[in-house]
Amino acid sequence: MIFKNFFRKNKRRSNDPIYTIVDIDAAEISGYANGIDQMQSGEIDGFIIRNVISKRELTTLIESHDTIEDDQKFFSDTGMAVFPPPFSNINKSSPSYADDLEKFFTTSANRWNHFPENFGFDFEGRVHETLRKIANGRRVETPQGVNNVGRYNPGCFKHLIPGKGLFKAHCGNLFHKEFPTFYEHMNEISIIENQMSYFVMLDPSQKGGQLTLYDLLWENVEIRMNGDTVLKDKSGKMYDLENQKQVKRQELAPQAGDMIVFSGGRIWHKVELAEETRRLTCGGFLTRSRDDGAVYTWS
Ligand SMILES: O=C(O)CCC(=O)C(=O)O
Ligand SMILES: [Fe+2]
Repeated sequence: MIFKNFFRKNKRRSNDPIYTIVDIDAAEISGYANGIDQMQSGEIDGFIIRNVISKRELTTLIESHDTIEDDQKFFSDTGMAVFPPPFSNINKSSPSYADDLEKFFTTSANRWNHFPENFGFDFEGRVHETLRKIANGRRVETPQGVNNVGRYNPGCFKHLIPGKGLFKAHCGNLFHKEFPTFYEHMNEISIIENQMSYFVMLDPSQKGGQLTLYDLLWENVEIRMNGDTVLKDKSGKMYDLENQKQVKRQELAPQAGDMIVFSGGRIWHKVELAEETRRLTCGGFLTRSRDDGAVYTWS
């Protein structure tokens, strides 16, 4: 009896995947019409949708991206250049806050309305078209900004600089406390708890840059300790993310043109150091509108 329980508890073998990630070609995705609902209920944890953007389209998009001047980008202290600069950059205590906010949303609307002609590829259109197939009849759109001014960026380019660039361990729900102003409005218009993440791999690093999903969920673990490599759960137990024996993990390595959609709100994850060549992605977050008639893309 004891043995039976022991084996049942340890049913998962050490090299079985931790999460259910559906790996499927873009042409087959319609078979998962309620994929977003399945992700929200925890039935599946994400998708890797292959060949969402063709090689030719990628070449055009990347060439356009590479003409963006550095002074248009935000540079993080983790070796990442972000375009357009994120909302969280706006200083709430500045006297021009209201104007800055309005400008952020009008600039963003303008940018994305003209993106297809300026970049030679309709990134937002392709992302929405793809997500619509797993949205169970919901609309997929980028929401209007605060006071219905302009709109959000549906996503942003994230360029990890080789030898320096990575994303520290995080999960989407963690940001709700770190950027309360940003999330106040998102929370009014949508359900931010267990928000989802999406991104399209444009240019993978030749070495490193994998997406690592840790076997740790926001339900149990909400605290990231100083140094960002140790997490603390609700009972006070510490998890050293660098200790592979202590914290199981699953790695995803999308190829150029593949799109990842996953439960980034609740699953702790990181992007490993881009070691040899740059890693370029474009993406953002997903939430369901308050009336549940739409899925929102934003960043
Ligand atoms: O690789 C990216 O662009 C983003 C990875 C990530 O942290 C996310 O999608 O939530
Ligand atoms: Fe993330």
